[in-house]
Amino acid sequence: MIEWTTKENVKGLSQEMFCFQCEQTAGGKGCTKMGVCGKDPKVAALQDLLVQQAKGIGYYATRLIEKGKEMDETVGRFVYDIMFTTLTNVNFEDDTLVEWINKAQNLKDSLREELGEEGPQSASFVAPQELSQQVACARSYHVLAGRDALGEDLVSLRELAIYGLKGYAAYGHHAAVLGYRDADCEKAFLKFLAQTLNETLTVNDWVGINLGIGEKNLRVMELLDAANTGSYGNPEPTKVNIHKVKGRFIVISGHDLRDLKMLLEQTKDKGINVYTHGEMLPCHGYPELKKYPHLVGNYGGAWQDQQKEFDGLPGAILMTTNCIQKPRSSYEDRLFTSGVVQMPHCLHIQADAQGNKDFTPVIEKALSLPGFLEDEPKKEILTGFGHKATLSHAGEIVEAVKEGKIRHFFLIGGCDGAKSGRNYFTDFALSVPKDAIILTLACGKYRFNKLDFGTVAGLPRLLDCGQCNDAFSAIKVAGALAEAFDCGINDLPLSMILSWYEQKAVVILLTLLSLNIKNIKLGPSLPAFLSPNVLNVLVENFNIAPITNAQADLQEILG
Ligand code: FSO
Ligand code: SF4
Repeated sequence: MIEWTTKENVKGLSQEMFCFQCEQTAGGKGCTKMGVCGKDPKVAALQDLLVQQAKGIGYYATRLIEKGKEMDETVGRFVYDIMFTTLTNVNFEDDTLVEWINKAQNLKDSLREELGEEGPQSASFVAPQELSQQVACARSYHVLAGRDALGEDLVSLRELAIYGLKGYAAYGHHAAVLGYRDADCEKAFLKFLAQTLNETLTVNDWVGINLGIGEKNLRVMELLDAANTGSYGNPEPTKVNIHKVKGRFIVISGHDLRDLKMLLEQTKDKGINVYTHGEMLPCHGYPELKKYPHLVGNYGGAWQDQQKEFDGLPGAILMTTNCIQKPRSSYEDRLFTSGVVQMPHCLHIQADAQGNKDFTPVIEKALSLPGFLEDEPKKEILTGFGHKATLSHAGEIVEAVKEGKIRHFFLIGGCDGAKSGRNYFTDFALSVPKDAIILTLACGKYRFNKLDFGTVAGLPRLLDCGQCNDAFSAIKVAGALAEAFDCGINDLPLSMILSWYEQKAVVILLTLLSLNIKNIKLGPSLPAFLSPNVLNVLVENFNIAPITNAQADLQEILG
């Protein structure tokens, strides 16, 4: 049982910073002096204030929608972007956060004037324009604000909703970047934000809101799937080089497929190789991205290894989204950011009004560096098992299950991180019986995706469904299998072993719960923002369980 954050057990809780939105939060309770992620109290305060501005925009926009007004489509995109900006390991640049807060204030003012109503103080307050005053103002909108009046369970459920909305915003942002929008999802997002200001809601109301966020997020993930596959084709099973190739290069990290496409176009015939990093690995499966011969491979492991792997790297690096870490001085000059991600001292590539980006500074940096001086021995891994590719084998899979050749499916997916307890996921994957298939997604797979799992019933035993952004693929595969076997997802020989780190994982969890998926095993630790009573609700209704050890959990699952 986790222990909820109290003044007694969290050191420095009464001080100005408090954040417990991610899995690596200090002491498993909350970051109070400096984020383990590198977020300082100033950035933490600005992000709290920005979230509060988003709630205010949500409030006025929702009231206007209720009065029959058609919402300007810039509003939905704006709130997606500001909420995504506050996700873990995304934006550490205080000047930009100040700018976003001021823009949000302008938008809030215009919506309030149009509505002609003041609304609650938590929406109508006017944020100061200058950094130090904004930091002071943010104290009133601390993540635990209202705890004494509301109690820990309501605050826990409110923050669960906020973190779910940050993940929702990330998916909505990615789809919008490719021109895919859904007005209903954007209106629902604004309404969910507005609801977080309501201090009269009960525990049951909040449970409903959280499941509602999960349910709507399924549509947002479907939209993102349509955006990615509609723009770049359906991923195909593809072997990816993981060895270094002689020559100058750019490493591209994050999750943004459009940035990769633009970079590949702009580096054509320039004598520059492009490597994916981290969550960009599944990009090698998309026909419209894999066709570029200078997309030569995948470099390194998951996000938390970047400081070591980028140390003195003889090429340029482009971070398109999370998870960025504070760079060491040995590569700070060659690290570039784009989209909502920003880091002090690193050049940010701005998009124009159409979302096009000029990556010339990244290209020039790559050309000025020596690159890799020799080829490494060839080594490859496999990716590209999105729902289309996996379900093209649905008939064989169903037959193999009926004949007893495939006993079970394990979705071992989610985020990676630095904690030692994460070895569990490698142990688990290695202990899965030889007649079971492992589906994986997100960056947690770097723990085991270079190992050889062989084949079962003519299929690779390890099928990579893609990024965390492709969780929709795994849900679609599970849904199709349930249909083929004429049963519910919970009746399939399928178990979900999920690792979480940041807030995209939170919204994926809410989506799985909204689909009534039970018996999920979650690790490496349970979220600090879940109060004991809220956790009990999840256990009682969905039988969520923390991971224990790989052998014991496997035995329990397989009986
Ligand atoms: Fe990983 Fe980071 Fe994709 Fe997350 S790179 S941890 S769920 O932000 O985004 O899987
Ligand atoms: Fe701490 Fe995570 Fe918040 Fe960073 S995002 S301050 S590591 S809880």
